[in-house]
Amino acid sequence: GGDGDGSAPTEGLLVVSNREPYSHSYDGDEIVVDRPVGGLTAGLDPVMQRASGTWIAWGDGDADREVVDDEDRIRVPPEDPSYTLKRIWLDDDEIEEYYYGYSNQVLWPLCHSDRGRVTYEPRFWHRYREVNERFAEAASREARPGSLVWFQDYHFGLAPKMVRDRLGDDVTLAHFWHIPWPTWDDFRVCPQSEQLMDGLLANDLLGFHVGRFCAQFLEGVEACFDDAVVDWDSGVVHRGDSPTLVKPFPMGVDAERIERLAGSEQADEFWDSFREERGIADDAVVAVGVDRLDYTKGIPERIRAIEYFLDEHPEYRGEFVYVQKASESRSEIPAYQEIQREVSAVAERVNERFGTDDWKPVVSVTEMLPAEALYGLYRHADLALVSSVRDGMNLVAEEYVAAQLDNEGALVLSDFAGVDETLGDYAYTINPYATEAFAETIRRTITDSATERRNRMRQMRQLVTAYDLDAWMDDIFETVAELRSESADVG
Ligand code: GDG
Repeated sequence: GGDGDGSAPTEGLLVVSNREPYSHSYDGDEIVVDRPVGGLTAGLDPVMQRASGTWIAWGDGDADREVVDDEDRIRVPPEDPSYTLKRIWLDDDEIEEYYYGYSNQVLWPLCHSDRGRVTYEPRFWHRYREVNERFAEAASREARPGSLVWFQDYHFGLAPKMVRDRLGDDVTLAHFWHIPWPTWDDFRVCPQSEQLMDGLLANDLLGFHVGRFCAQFLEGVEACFDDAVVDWDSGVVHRGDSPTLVKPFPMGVDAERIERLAGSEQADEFWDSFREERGIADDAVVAVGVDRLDYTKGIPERIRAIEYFLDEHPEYRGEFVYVQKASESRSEIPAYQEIQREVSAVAERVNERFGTDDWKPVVSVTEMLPAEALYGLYRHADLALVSSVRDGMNLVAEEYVAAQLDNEGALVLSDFAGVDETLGDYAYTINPYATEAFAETIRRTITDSATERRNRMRQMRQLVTAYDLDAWMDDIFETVAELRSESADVG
């Protein structure tokens, strides 16, 4: 992996994301700080510290307003203040219409090619534009000539254009879109498809996880804009003054940290007491699934495959346990309440059909686990089930692989997750809807030779440790640096 600062801008890095890296909340009368726990937020934090940059994000901690200065800024991390966190306040209407509305009931389902779950209201769109405007204004005020502004995700489809209109070519704009980009036939369902693509084309660099999403974006651009020219060899869109490079960057995880924590004493302790509490036998075959409870993750499909497996192979009754770590998410949205009910119902049905006094096939964990516990669960599970019906990448698949310290364990992986493009050659791949084949694949992970499983896992671990989170960031920053030197040559 990279060292994380190979090409990172040494100064003037600005990150714009919905989630903030540090939040403040009340613990009684006392104010406590919540820190970045993992993933991109944790990975970017050291980069920001070195770059002494500025991070612009929604301040949603209940004590966030108490600790900022007149300009809604605070220096972080608290023990060694080295960069600026600029907080944007969202009121209840903004949260409902921009966040739960346009972002999560229009863009999220559309980008996951799920038109049936789109709920569109004109007020959602107006608020999305307003909130993008507020973030863009803040970013423009914080930026300096030469700054790199790095936008994260689908909450900010319009902000790049708004910053460009204010600052022109004085700044470099990059964007990473963490969820899929659908075919044009799906995306044109969006009433504002054109405005959104126009907003994104203000970026110098637009990244998706995999080539397929880039191609689908470029096809949409060709279909939507008469004045756009796509250079398919390089992935560059020419339209108006400044070109946009559209490029895949399959996101990695902090493999070193995962390995360290998966091998920790706390990880083992968690696993031992968990197994005892939940009555999981020593020699049980344990499968694990870890998800936000989201309709894109294919959780009911997964449990139905387990049901079919236990139906077809009664010899595994009493032997096979599926641990489902699924935490509620976006519960204000009806489609999420529905998937929560569906998942509980199908899990209950399987437990009622097959469960006995001393064996429960589906064990549910709903609370968020500390990292050591989560990685302990990964490490001790014999297989992981990732069955997304659509997924930008799916970091759980990579984390599970990183935690297999002895190269044991098998990854069952959906063809429809972005991570299939990096791990698909060595994982046990499935179509989540193909219940019979999914069930047979579960069985194959158990009956295949240990050598076969280990060979597959070894290959995957190599991939996951080589292209880790730091390497991913290096890759993006290097690409930005190249773009900058090219445009300096031209100008
Ligand atoms: C979006 C895209 C893309 C889960 N439970 C616990 C916990 N987690 C952590 C996992 C993992 C993360 O949450 C989930 O990441 P995913 O990638 O699986 O999925 P999304 O949340 O949908 O993320 C996705 C990603 O963005 C990055 O671009 O891969 O496709 O949808 O890191 O470990 N962490 C802890 N306790 C838990 O109980 N500590």
